[in-house]
Amino acid sequence: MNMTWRWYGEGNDSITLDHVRQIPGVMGIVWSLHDKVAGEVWEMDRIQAEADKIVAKGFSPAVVESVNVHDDIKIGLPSRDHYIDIYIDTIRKLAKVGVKVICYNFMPVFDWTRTDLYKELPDGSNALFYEKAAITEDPKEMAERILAGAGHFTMPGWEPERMARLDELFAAYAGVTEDKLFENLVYFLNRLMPVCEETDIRMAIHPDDPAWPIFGLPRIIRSRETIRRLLDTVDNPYNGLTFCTGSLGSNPQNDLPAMIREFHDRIYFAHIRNVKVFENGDFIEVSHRGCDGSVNVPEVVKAYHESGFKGYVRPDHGRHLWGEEKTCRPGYGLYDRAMGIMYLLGVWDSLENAKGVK
Ligand code: DNO
Repeated sequence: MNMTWRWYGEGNDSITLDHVRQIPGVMGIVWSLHDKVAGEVWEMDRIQAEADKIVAKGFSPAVVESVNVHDDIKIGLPSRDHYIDIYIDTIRKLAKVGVKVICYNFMPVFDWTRTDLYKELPDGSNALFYEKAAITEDPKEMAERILAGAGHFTMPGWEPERMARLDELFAAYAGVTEDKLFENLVYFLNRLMPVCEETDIRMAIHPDDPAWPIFGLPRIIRSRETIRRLLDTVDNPYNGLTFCTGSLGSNPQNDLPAMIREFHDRIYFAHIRNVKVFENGDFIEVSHRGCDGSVNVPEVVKAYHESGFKGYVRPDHGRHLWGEEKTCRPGYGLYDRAMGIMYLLGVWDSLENAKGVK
């Protein structure tokens, strides 16, 4: 299992690469230039410096999450070609430092969305929570409430600068239906594919989180059918998936092990985590242990194992433990994700042992 770790250092200062070195089995660091907004040029010297830092500690820099996609590309404005040119320039530069997979998303306005960043669990830890009814709120009020409780951290896509432009963003997406958004994604990928082939970099789209439309905005990567449609429409091995069990698992209709068996050869990056989905559709992020939530994590790992999966994996989100929410980004603490890695590797290793592999 090619285990990786996301988010250390700047922007998540309490976790260093030296911490990550002490978690068994981690081979790569999933990185980004986190200060870059969508559509900005990535300078080669900064890319090189970031990759060098990772390699110096013995990790691979092969996965970048994310190179964010500019809204003009998602909306399909004439200016999209300019932003796609910048994206292509970034792909070419990333190839020079050994990047193999780029994780990105095509969600309008927001990235993943939760209504509470620090909801207390019965054991006294806290975690990201989504309350279905709260999403009927005015998004601006919700953003204010979240930002007020977020300290200096928030969710990606919910930064104060972006929230200040919320009216403008909603207006820009007004005519963008699900089909239109899908067409715009296909246009984007068709322009990228020749460059991906040339540079050997695979595009791995992250599913919509939660896996349904929110605030009246379309969301198009959320189920077996929507994923099938994308893979068939741009039927190129360089167009693939970040398969996130937490995002897709927010909808219990998604049969995750079956989807992994179906899509395994187009999954380049696996985000494995658990969520507990309540009867009213609310959900909370819980430990990786299968019986703690609604995602049967051992079955998920088994589906990867049976498929001979060789892609990259990360434990994705975790709960905030032992007071670490004061110093880490929501969902990106050290302890629960480190335990999650051990759980995932435990399941994987026992499956390998059963095959007679030590
Ligand atoms: C959440 C992450 C997402 C992901 C983007 C990809 O923790 O998995 O924010 O990075 O959706 O662009």
